[in-house]
Amino acid sequence: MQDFEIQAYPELWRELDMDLERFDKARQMLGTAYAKTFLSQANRPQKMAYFDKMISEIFGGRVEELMQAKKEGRPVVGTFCVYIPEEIVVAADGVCVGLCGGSQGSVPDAEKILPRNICPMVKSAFGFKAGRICPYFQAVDFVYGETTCDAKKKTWEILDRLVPTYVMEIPQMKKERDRVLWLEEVKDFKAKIEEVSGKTISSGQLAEAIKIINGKRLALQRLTRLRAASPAPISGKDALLIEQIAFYDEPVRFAAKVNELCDELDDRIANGEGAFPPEALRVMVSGTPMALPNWKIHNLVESAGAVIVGEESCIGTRYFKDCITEGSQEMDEQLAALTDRYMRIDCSCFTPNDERVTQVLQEYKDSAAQGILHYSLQFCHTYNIEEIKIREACQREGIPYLSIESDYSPEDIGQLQTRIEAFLEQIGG
Ligand code: BJ8
Repeated sequence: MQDFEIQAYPELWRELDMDLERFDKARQMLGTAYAKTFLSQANRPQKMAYFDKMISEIFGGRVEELMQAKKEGRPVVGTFCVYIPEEIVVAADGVCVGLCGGSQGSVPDAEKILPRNICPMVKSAFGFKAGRICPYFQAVDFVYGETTCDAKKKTWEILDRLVPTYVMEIPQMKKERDRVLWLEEVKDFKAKIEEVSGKTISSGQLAEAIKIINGKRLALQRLTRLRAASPAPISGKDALLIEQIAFYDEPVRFAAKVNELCDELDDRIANGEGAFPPEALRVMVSGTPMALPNWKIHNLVESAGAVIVGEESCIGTRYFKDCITEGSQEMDEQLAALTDRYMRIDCSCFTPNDERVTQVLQEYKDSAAQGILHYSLQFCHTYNIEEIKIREACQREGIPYLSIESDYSPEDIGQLQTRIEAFLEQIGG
């Protein structure tokens, strides 16, 4: 296994008032887990080197960039949901970062305050702030939450005691009046970003920001399309990692690096080179987001010899499948186009949400998968219940299907491994 270290920045962490001793242990553990999970893979594309570097600098280099932005008076906004319109933050010359929430390490910090029987993602994210063990949480000027699910919307009230937390009201249905509500929320969000940045966003700036974020989404769409090739030119683990990094990297640089990687994947496909042999079974994952560093399911599936070829998830296609219509230089039209694009996100917090079932089936076909693994975090009622409709659709279509509900602890690994192996046997016939 290659040597790998997540770089330490003690001065910076001190400046950010972090719990240095605990955080340094977490840094070392993450480095070891990363090397074991990612660097041990055979046939990795060479252009993954950039994303490895992003991880080695996750607690330093990128944080320094955020601190520099703050020094220049640019707002740094933390988010937890793909509903928060990052175009508006970018238009104000600010930085938008998706905050971490995928680690068991921060859950005990949260459980000292929050109930135990809520979603691990919410607990993990809250615990990072409560324990002062995430430099991004320490660096952001404020956090933007949303009312997607009960666990999140009530946690924001408590999180606000630790870091200023604003909340956008996300509608729960998709009627015309819900769209009107969401447009008003988008306008309020813009007003808040203008207030904290002290700058009025012009339509020219918003047009440019829309183009930048569309560029990131287009690069990720391209990567997704390439994964449909056989043999798959990149592992699911590496693709998931890139989708996770999409939430905290600088968007223009990130899009360029994803496109460079895609150029290499084009060559690999032309030469018949894959990350896995052509006979590897192909699985698509659908369900709740897998926030950094949640690699549990991908690791289990790919360790069993199959390859994951798509993520129908917010850390996945739900984040980038739709772009905002470009071309308008008129603020009201731009905000309407932005609202329409965000209203297309098919999160299970909406009712009804049948477009997600259609989307899952479409992605299954597009990715040339041979089975669907539905993944739901424990205590996520909306995804756990919507799973019924996904399962029924798979039964109707004759698609091999496995549903997993899990958290971040390693306790169920053995049991999951057995179920995944049985599922792969079923697909393989
Ligand atoms: S748009 S999926 S990112 S809300 S898993 S915290 S729903 S209890 S993450 Fe999500 Fe936005 Fe929807 Fe996407 Fe609650 Fe469920 Fe936990 Fe969840």
